[in-house]
Amino acid sequence: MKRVFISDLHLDHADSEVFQAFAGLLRDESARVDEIYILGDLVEMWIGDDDTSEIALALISALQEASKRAALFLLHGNRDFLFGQAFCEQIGATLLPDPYVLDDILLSHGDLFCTDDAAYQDVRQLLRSAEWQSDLLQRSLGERQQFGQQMRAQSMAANANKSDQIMDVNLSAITAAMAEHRTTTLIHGHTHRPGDYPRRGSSAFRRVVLGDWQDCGWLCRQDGASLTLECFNLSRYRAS
Ligand SMILES: [Mn+2]
Repeated sequence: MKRVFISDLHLDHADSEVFQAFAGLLRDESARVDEIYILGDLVEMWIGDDDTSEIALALISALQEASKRAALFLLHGNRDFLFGQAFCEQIGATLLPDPYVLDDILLSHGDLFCTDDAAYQDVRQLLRSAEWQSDLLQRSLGERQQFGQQMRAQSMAANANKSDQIMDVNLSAITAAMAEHRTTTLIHGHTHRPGDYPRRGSSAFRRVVLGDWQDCGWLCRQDGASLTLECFNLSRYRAS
């Protein structure tokens, strides 16, 4: 089985270098691998599946093409938790719960494990509630856009006062989840601290953290039993 895992692209413009790299990756990798997993924060902000902005339409078209050739799977991030069933059906992808068990691998966006940040977890719980989301989705696209920008500004202001440690994943929470799901490898994003971290000891596991796409792109490639984290120049997948 050949798979590619990516996350934290934070796409916000269809004509950006990162978007072009993403479209190129979908084109090239969908011909090469069986499955592509997007582990959250694909876009900087998603205001609903009824969005018809340039970035939303470009995204849908690129994903539709890819899902004709490889199976696509999506997890919600904290920026795109409003990706709904309509969007997934339109692009031909399967929406997975977070965390999700894939063979002996646990997949997560990662924010679930940032348990030291109690304030964040409270907000997360509210934003993921069906009632809150259906209230928001009844507002106009313009209102949702404005609201999303306000939330981003608030989150940036709140994070400025938090220590790096508080915003990282809690390893005890991860160790417990790995034991609960009987998995040996975790792949997540969110923290923007890419790396391939072994955890030794009685509850040993491997933790592969995908990076955010800024100066370079990040992916984790699975080919049978081999799993490798790759950092690549954004021009690698330039449109031909
Ligand atoms: Mn995130």
